[in-house]
Amino acid sequence: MEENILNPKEILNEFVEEEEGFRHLNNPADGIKPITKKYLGVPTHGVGSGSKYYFTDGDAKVELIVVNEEIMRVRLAPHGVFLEDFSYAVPDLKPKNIAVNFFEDDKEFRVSTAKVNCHIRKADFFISFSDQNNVITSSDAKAMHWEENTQFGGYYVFSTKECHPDENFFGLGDKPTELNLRGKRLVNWNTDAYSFAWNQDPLYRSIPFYISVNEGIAHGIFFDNTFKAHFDFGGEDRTKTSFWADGGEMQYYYIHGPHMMDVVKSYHLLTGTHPMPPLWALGYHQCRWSYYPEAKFRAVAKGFRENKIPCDAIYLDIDYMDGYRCFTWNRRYFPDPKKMIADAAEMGFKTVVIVDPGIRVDDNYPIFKEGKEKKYFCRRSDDYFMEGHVWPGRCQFPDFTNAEVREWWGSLFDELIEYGVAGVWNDMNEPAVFGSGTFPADVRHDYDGYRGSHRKAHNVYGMQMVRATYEGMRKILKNKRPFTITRAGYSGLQRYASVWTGDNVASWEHLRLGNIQCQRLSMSGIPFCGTDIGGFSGEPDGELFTRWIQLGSFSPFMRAHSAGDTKEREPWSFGEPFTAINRNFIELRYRLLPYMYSAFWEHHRYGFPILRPVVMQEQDVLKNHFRQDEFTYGDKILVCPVLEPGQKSRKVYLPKGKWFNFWTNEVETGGEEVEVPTPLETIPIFIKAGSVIPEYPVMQYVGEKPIEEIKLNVYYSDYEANSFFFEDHGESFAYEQDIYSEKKFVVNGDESSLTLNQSMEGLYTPRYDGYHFKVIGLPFVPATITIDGKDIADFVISNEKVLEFKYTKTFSTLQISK
Ligand code: MIG
Repeated sequence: MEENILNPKEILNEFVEEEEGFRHLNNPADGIKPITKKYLGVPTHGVGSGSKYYFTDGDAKVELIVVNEEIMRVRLAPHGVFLEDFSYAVPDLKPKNIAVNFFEDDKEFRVSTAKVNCHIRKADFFISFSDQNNVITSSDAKAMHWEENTQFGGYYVFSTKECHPDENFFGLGDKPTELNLRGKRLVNWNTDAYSFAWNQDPLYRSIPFYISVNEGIAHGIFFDNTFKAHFDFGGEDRTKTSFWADGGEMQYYYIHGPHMMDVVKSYHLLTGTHPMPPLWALGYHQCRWSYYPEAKFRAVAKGFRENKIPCDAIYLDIDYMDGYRCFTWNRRYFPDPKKMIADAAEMGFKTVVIVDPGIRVDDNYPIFKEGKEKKYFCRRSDDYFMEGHVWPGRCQFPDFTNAEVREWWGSLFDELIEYGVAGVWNDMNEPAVFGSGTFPADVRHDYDGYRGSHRKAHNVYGMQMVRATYEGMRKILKNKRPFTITRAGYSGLQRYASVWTGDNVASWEHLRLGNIQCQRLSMSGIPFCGTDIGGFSGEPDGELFTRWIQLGSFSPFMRAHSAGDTKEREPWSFGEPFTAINRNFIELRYRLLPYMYSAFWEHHRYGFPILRPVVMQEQDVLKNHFRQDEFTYGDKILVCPVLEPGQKSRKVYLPKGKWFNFWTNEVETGGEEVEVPTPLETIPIFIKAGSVIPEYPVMQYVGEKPIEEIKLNVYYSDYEANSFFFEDHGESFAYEQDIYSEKKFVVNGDESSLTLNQSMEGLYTPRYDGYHFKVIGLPFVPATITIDGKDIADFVISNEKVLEFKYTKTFSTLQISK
């Protein structure tokens, strides 16, 4: 019986044989096989030394570069010829000079550092990685493979790895779905996604970097390929994780953990970190499509000061321009922009303006004329200009992948900056084109001399636009920090800009989504991120808006924005009690600015993300792989937004250790969920025991008044805990010359005493003289305070069991005892 059943493969073989036997008269080519996926064969040779190794099956070649002890890069050349090594994400790949061991036996080739081994199996060219304890962390489930692309040339390139039962996945930028990507199949192709929905894919950014956590060990894969790319995390087949692209090279970095934090830091080592933003950029920003004419802009500015709601920036959306032509002004709406901006600056507001990549085809428009003369606009394969409709009408588009074009674009900001513009918002740079969505595939790009069609340049176009904006502004502003924001981007965009999550919706679902997206962006190498607070389209009610302000107060980038057809949307637009609560939270953000700024420094200098989901604190707890509401800002403040209307209380998971309820100073023990009341006035906020949280006085804007003293909120702990406090001028690049101050606080306590040590480094001296200490949670009644051997007699114990006193900022050891 059984022998009579042909399996499908045999049927296929019979069919193929027949096909091959058929000979067409005028096409006598013999032996050309149909295009199929090809897999690496058996590796016959392996050579290499230092940081570079090569393996071949006789035709295809695999390159392995040892970047450092934790990072190795794998590349595949299907017929032995690698593309020239160039990446917009990794500007400077410099392998570290370290000891690398190359080993061969009859089973495998092996390249090892002190932390990672890469195994190339001789039987089938499967590549796997293991750690120093020989635990396999990642292994091929199929040999790397490819399929020829006859239409465009090159190959579709594929990698398929094993996916384990409890393995979970994080990262990939702005995907609007659960934080944990297990079971999902996702695409990277920058897309203008107005009013996007839960699970819609792709959105605006392409970040081909993910983190896997399996049995408590994390590793990362950074698939540095700019073509349309796909990821499948056990979606199609529960036992396999795959990533593939429509062109370019199979080229990925294996990034060893073992902690997720190590992976993120190593990813930043490759792709860079965000420069220190100007301090004002951490304040509250107010945006709308659009504030015009000038009278409206002024009224909004006045509204903030009258309502005593802090705000640092007001945005001008596309209507400030003349017919949406970049670098022009609509003089009917804004007769004297320089004066308007100066007046706003006088009141403490920075003005941020939008630019779009579409340049109106108009010979009377100098920007178009110059771009045309100098051949700066993108062209189709047959040399026609790439033309498409966007806001200004018929447009052409600068090729931002050309260094000369970037230089030119950057220089165009001189007038805006002379007018006093402090920040530039880069929109529509997926690039978005009305009707067709984006450019056709045949558009050509310079790609910094490496050339490519839009298939290759699409995902980096927006990043190169904002790079041009950032670098140009940086030149014009000399030593002042530019502020830029972009919608589209690719890995590495964090070197040039902050991001917002695009055109979201005024709904509770989008509040939830925005919270996840910001955490995901943060762990995907994009620290300076935020959502349109309130939702771009649709109408939030007062409650939703307030809940969004509360979450937004803990988004690295805090901006309210709304579409043009919606009702007024300023923090006072909903009346009481909303206005007072919104004010309170925006004030809280301003009080926490020195803490938040310090978290940016930890990011910039050390590669830490700013927002950290709880899975990053306790990756070994499987349940945490599915938590996506609570996160920490830096590592001291845990926040859990309220994501449902009318919610009176909610569960919050606290990682192990002791936590202080920010509102009541009550102590909770972590490692489990606690139920926390959530009246409209508050959201759950907890401070880790042992933290020292520096605090500014409430200001209406950064720099409103000289800081006379810093409040130091010291939270008791019975174990040693470190905190960092970073300060500098807040607006120049002097920190690159070590003009900053980095303070380290060490807190330790027992049943009858608490000590606090301070150490300092750096060349910056802040202007204020003293600290106002607020010591919270002492388990004893304090009787003596000594600072550097001196007794402090002047202290008060307020009724919430908070001990308060003052001292100069230069202390080194403080002791409180009973
Ligand atoms: O086609 O400039 O996402 O924030 O207000 C819409 C107008 C263009 C899309 C941006 C949005 C902005 C709007 N822009």
